[in-house]
Amino acid sequence: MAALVLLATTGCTSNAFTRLGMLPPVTKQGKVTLTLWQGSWIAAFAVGFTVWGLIIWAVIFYRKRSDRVPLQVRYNLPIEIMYTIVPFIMIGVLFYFTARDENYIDALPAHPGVVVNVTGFQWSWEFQYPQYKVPHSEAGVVTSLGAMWNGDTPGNENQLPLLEIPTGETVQFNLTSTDVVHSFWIVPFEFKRDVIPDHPNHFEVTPTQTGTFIGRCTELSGLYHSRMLFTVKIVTPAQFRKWITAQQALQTASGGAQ
Ligand SMILES: [Cu+2]
Repeated sequence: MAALVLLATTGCTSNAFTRLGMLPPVTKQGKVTLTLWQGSWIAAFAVGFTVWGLIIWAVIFYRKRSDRVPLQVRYNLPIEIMYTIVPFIMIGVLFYFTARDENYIDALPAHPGVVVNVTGFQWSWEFQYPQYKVPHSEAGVVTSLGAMWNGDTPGNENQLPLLEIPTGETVQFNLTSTDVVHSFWIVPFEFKRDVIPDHPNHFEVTPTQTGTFIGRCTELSGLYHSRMLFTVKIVTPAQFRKWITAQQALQTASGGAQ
């Protein structure tokens, strides 16, 4: 068990094996989720090895050796109390860490650095940046609208809706849907949240790494649900401000999102 714990705790973010199926996290919140996931596995392995050890011990040392009936024991109160209390303690520990991390991940900042209003619809996404105005346009703010993924159209992957956000700043997402329930998922955020009509949902992340990723809808929302892809670009704050200023100028000149 010591060898396994050593193996599982060395190089926690760099080793695909120790992430147990998750991608490397790109937000502060994602790192917390990954640590909770790893801790849960270590706890499960500890329980597993204890149980397997006891089974193997009983199999080896209490084999049938003669026809003599083994010593009969029953109603061992201390053992039965232990059977009852130990699972409660284990559940309590898992509950404590889950509740603590969930409260952290669900916390909303009083003054987010960047606000993004996300609208899910059949079958694509629209992203609006209400802090960045575009006078005389329909939306009045910087809007990012793309095309639904379509593998038959060459170059279509460059036309997906673009979500651009900066590193090191709190980014708040406000999620709404115009039709059915969708779900907003960026895999390396280690996080998904439902996008429900008439029920705004919110969450916040602080990106820690730059990179380009694919976002997805993860709630079956109709015929082209699987095509609800979008591009996520995490850039430096300077690059973000440059991009948003360029979008403001472009959208002001053309009267709205392209
Ligand atoms: Cu959807």
